[in-house]
Amino acid sequence: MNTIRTTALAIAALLMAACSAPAPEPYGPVPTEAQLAWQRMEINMFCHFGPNTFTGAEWGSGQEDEEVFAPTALDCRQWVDVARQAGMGGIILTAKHHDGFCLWPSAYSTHTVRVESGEQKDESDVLRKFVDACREGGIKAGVYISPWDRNHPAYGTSEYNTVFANTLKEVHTNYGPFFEQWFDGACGEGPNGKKQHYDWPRFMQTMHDLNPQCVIFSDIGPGCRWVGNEEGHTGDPCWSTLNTEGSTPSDNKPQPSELETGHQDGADWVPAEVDVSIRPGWFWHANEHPKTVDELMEIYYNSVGRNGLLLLNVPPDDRGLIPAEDSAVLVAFRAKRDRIFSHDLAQGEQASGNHIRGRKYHAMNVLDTAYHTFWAATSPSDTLHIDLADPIEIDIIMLQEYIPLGQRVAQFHVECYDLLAGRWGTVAEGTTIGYKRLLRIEPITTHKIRIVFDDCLAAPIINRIALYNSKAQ
Ligand code: FUL
Repeated sequence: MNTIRTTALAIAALLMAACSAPAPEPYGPVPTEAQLAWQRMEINMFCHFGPNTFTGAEWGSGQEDEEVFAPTALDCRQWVDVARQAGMGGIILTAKHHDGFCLWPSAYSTHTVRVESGEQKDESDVLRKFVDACREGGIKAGVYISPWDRNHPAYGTSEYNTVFANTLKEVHTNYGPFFEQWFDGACGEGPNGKKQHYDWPRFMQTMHDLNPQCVIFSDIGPGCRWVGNEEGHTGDPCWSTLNTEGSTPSDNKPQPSELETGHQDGADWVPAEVDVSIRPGWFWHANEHPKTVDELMEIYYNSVGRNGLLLLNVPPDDRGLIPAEDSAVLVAFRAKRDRIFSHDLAQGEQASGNHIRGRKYHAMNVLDTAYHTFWAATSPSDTLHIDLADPIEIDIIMLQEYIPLGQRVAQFHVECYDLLAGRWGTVAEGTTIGYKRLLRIEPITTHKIRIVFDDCLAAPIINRIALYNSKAQ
């Protein structure tokens, strides 16, 4: 009797200790609220649109006649509709590309949509139409403003830095708020043959003063970083952390291979944005065609599925509309993702960890769909078990780290009990997880899965595990 009572008391004491276990501390740099909201958007649309749409160029000279820019049926609401149907939450428009042409009537340039000689036409303000359409359609608006300007007469002199800072102020004050500011790193010659020495600290400070919530893209952030390629993939590993001390965008950035992988133990949270075009060019060209659904799926697995945000460029044509062939592919791309990922086969099943930190951080949390509930392991080498009531066939495993507490996992593998073979086997190995990791595996019929954390910077914190069968209808 006494032994039973002592054991019961010991268990009760253990449970109480477990229930009141301290909340896990963040590890290393963590995302701001704006960066977290940005990462959770997962896929956004990029729209390259400007004089190049009409001339066939990719980099305009800046000498094009303003009249060249003449869309015949411009409708930014159609862009918004396409983005929504494709499951995208934001659109970033190239309001000024390297040719310097401004899609709004800027006070700091004569190379704009404004008809310089005649009366100002309201209908010529593309940026206004764009932000209005986004707001009406419930899509977030972002803006690309190239510092490289092949038209502006002051380009190549220190005065241009003031012009550019004023341009930022003009756009963000009159058309904002924008969720993202895209700073292209390209730095070439201006009309007088001179290159510009960009005053990045000033541009960044201007942006911070205008809208501290705006996620700033550049080669090195601070909001998000260029992924180091334009092919549609992150590196492997892919850390959202980066050391930026001593670097500047454009001419003094880390190597592209470092931008692909980020830096383990990097001092700043600068997640990777994967910019890639649905077509061969960034701008629309009559003789080019969009990628296939399968190619877009491959990009999705290698970007969103490897801890990146996918910024997919879908260029409007010379009418000012997204062509039907592109929107058809985008709708099919969405349908395919929905078909695979709307049926999580782990829902309603059991999850357990080797050690229990406390009820609040129980492993069952990895199976719910709430973002802010998670399993917090007690040691960096913990294991997570999923037990299914009935065997199922799976070929995709999704893992998500709870990044508000930092990125921790450096190496892991997944084992499944193979019912047909009657033994455990490793079905996948991976480096980083981060916000999201999608693992495509050989189809396997199983009822027991374990995630083994082989190398973590701190005890892993996982907020979601999901299982899918991509062949199921
Ligand atoms: C590059 C630019 O030079 C391309 O024209 C395009 O805008 C791409 C997204 O970024 O740096």
